[in-house]
Amino acid sequence: MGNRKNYLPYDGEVRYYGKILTSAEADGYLHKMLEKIEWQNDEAIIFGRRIVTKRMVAWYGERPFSYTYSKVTKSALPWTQELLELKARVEGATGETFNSCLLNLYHSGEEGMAWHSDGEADLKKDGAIGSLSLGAERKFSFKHKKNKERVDILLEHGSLLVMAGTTQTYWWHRLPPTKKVLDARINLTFRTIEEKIAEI
Ligand code: MD6
Ligand code: FE
Repeated sequence: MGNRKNYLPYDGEVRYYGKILTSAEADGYLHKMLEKIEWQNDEAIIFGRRIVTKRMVAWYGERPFSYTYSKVTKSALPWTQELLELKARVEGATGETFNSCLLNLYHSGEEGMAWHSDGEADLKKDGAIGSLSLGAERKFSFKHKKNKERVDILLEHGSLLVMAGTTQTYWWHRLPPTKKVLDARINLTFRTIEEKIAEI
């Protein structure tokens, strides 16, 4: 992974692998995921208010990990056949391993995801996150937390992006909404959750 171009100028690593699935494979997985994933509307607590997003989410993993983001805790569902196949493809391309996956479904360009970084307590510190995109092509943006420098990448159907190193410490990322995109997009972020066992 280290020999691919780093899209960030400093303070992190973002490698874009382009399309790792054929367009027929990507079409097939998009349709299976739309049907078979247990999609739920996302909830978050923002400035003390509970909001429900149009964007849908799902959380899968090798154990029923609980995962907290935006102050809401969820429990992972067991891997499906398709998720195991895609996990193997992402692991093969990157040489990394993952034990869980957070999925997002954007019904059209009107849905996006606001600026955030993925630094939750149970996420492996500075561990790689493998992000597979299916469906509509969307712009993805990074912004440096201190100097506000911006970097944009276009995420294609069947493509893989990897974030690693100190990216989550120094950069925010978002999926900006756009009126130009009418079709759905699914994003799968493969992650490593570390369950911290209390010392006795
Ligand atoms: C998305 N992705 O692509 C949202 N986070 O729809 C993310 O927020 C993301 O792509 C961490 C690592 C990779 C990602
Ligand atoms: Fe993220």
